[in-house]
Amino acid sequence: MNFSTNNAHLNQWVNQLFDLCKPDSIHLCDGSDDEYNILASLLVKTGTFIKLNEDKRPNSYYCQSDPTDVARVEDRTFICTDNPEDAGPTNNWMNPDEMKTKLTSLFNGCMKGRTMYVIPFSMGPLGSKISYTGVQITDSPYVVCSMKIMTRMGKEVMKFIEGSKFVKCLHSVGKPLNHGDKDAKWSCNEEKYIVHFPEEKSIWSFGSGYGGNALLGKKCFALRIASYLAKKEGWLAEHMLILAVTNPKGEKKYFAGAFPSACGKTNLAMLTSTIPGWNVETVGDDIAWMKFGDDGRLYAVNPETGFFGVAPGTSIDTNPNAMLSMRQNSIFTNVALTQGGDVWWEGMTKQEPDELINWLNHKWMPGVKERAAHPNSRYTVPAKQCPVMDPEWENPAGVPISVILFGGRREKTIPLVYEAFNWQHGTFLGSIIASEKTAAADGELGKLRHDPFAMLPFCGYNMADYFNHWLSIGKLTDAKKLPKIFSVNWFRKNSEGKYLWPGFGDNIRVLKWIFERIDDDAAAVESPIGYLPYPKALKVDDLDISPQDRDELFYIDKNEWLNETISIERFYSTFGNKIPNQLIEELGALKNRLSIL
Ligand code: SAT
Ligand code: MN
Repeated sequence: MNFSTNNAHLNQWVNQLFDLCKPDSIHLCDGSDDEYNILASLLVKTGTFIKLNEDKRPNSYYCQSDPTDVARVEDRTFICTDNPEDAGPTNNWMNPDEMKTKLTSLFNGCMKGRTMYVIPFSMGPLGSKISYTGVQITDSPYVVCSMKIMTRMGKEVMKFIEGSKFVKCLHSVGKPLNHGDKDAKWSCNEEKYIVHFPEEKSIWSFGSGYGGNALLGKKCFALRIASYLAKKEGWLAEHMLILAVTNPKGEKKYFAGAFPSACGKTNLAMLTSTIPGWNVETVGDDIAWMKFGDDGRLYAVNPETGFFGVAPGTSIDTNPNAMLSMRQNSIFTNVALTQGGDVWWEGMTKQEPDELINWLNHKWMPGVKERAAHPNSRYTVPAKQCPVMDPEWENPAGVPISVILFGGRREKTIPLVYEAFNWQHGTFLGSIIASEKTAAADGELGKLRHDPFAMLPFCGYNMADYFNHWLSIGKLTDAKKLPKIFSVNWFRKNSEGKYLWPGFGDNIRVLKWIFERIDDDAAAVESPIGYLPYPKALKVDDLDISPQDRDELFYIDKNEWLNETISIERFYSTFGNKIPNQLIEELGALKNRLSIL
């Protein structure tokens, strides 16, 4: 094969993989709308896509994955570093040479009968100092279409791909087609490997076509590889939304927030305020890259250009801006198909449609046991279609961050909101995030697991070193210039199992208190865990919450918290003596403060 661009390093890499994967042909993606339309039509022809009703949802497609390929596969995800300690106890590790041998034999001939697509892409605005380029090779046209929505990709990016300074992303669904084979509606392989080689900035993904397993710019590059680069270079690559809050005086502050997958990041990022005069705009819903600006403040960009959001539960009531974003030019995967050629999922409308085709391609009617949409079904939409994108969302300089939120899905223990005493304590709060498991990854739902900084599945190196990195970031600038750190929990329940907090648009009440804390305009009381809102500073009296439930939202149960410290201690112990002393000190100080409660 003779793949040729003016980047010799790229040519050599592509040609070598062409020889290994043995596709029938090769296509260098230009990122044009024409190219997208041609690939989408091809996907319609092969049965992967169904075009939605043009009157209802123009230029949009419906897709069902293989029922075994519906989420990230964390137990098949590897960080391969020379030294196992560099991957750490929270990652799967294998020796890079051994892994390369295994992968080379899996990739050998894996693209037979298919086209190899080469996608030059940029995470972050083109030419920004914060951005980084990559090239993904894939045999899935579905992935090409998704990458077109989720990243800046194609011809324009080629100019920014210099020498060997790009992340090499190789992906295959792992289903070669022998002569005469008919392609499946969704091809994948039972054997899956999502493998990262941070030391050589490369990713090899085999066997899955879904989400973060296959759109390699997202979790694999923008989090796992980028977190490794960020540690080396003194910046932050985080699993965080970015939003702007504006007060009635027109003053604006930017917040970043880390929450585990499927804990409402997209809803929070697009929140419709229920307080007149207060307003939220969106910069990003999943990933934040943050670097220090010349003024010593942290500036964030959203490296993506689209949203890959969880569909179920999304409605005009819960997230009108997401619903408006997906009116056209969108891809829907594993939701249900209506008789009128549109999409539906649980929670989209109060009235369930009379008849649907569900995500498993079965006829579905209200009352049947099977779900209409898979709990991890997704919409893929261009961010620019969101009516509340912040005007600065593509600013190459990023937006200045005043606040960092840490949150999880917790039925008990964790109050609605509290503030860290300082950066070190805030780093401790990030490190102790735990959350009930959602459908975003394979595994048992609802089980509480530690998910520090919401990065457990996404940190490309030893998590204890990552904690150290966060502590050291706090020393790189004047403490006053650092964002203030807060913990939030929208999911606390009362003893009858009912959510204590309405969430969604009313979360602005919490954001308002936080905003005013930054300006020292809101009152707080010190507690053993951090600063809590002074009872009247966070307005809830006009909500349908009983005084008892209101108290429970902020109640610090000594026994629950002591149990929490035991669980933190156990979690920390998995890192042996690598856990930073400062965090051990914070844990000790918390225990002391609790003991006198
Ligand atoms: O990793 S995905 O992009 O598939 C979704 C998620 O877990 O947030
Ligand atoms: Mn995510």
